[in-house]
Amino acid sequence: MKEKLIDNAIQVLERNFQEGGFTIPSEGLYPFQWKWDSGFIALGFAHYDLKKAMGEIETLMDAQWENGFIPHIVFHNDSDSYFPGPDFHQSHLHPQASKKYRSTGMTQPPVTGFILERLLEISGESHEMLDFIAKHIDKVYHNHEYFYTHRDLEKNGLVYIYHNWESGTDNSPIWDDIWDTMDPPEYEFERRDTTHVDPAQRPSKREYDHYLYIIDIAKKYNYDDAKIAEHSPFLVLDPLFNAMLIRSNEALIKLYGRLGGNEDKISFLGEKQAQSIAGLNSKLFNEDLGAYVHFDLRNNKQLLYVCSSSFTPLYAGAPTQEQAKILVNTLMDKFGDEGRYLCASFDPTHERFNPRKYWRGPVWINLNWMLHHGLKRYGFTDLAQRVKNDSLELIDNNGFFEYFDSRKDNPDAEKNGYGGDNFSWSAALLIDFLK
Ligand code: 9WN
Repeated sequence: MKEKLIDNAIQVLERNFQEGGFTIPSEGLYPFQWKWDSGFIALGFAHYDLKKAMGEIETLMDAQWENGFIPHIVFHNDSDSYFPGPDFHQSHLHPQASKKYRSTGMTQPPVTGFILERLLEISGESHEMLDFIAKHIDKVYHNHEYFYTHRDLEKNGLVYIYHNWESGTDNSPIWDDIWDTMDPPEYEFERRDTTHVDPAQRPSKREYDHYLYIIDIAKKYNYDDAKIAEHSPFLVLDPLFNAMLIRSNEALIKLYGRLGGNEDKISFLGEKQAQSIAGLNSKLFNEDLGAYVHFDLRNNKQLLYVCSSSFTPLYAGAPTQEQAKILVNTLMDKFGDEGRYLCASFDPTHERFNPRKYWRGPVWINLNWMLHHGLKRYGFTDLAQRVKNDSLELIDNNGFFEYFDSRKDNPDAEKNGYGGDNFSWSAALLIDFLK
């Protein structure tokens, strides 16, 4: 079973690999390069083709802006199978945007630091990979500097996101509270995602109006960070996004140490790291819910929901051992029923849970990968193994889907796989799980 699954996963990655040296997440549905996808995809390649793994990171970093920002989509190629494309996003409005590539003017979770660390491990600490890291690490550092300079409004080490697409968890029920504070215009546009995927598994038209309106506000201010912070109705501290930054800081510190020199950078990262961990634990940990939550900066309040992002600080080593125990109790209470695969993307005991719809309930393999490594880090070995087994079983039974129904006995459909098929990070992370 293992070898067959790996072979199939390799086929998915090879099919999605493009001539320009980057990989699309899924044919038709997502025809460009996405930031955090490219990190996870690189891990899959690294197990059998180091050159492709390095190319994946290189093609992403090539689109970095002068201010250190890395966009969430790089439009290396043209395609009319996705909306909104480059003509809507208009990244050129920002004076420091890449002159070489069109992109979006928003970002995604900063995974690249820890991806480099894992690539070095997978390569068996090869000289080739170490040289590659030496060549690219300053770009990732510059990206972290960008976050701490422009996105840390309260100077407490926590960086904000201004759009739900920056979170990576696009239509999480958490954002409903923010949509309630907005009344965007009714946009006229042609949806493309719903020509590839059953609309029941995708966000609604009204949700898309909100997504587009926030981009229009950012464009009005030429994607200026300070203006966005002043005017965006969506301004959130996300535990997942900040956990990724913390985990990547840790990786950069380790990698700089391995390369030698760079004491100034190590000390900057070390200082920020301590602040970010303290910020996460004081501002985003909710004792009553026993979990990390999101914080709505615009309306100055915690958003009181538990979702798979709530557990990602484990991967970053941010919680104390005591907090980690609390998190595991919450995970088991709300998500851990034996009748379910771990880990639903939103609290299955909550009325807003939807087992089939995108980020409103289904299981995502990248979140499971982080949860697995986070649980292992804190010594919850059996539970970590369960998360891994569940991920493998879902893929083995259904295929390399984008997301999966968490219900083992699913009355709604014959299969548990939803969204895009032949999805790159499901394939890549399966390889990383199995190798
Ligand atoms: C918008 C590519 C991306 C992932 C996100 C996932 C989905 C895009 C969309 O696909 O988002 O960025 O159009 O729905 O939510 O996490 O990076 O796979």
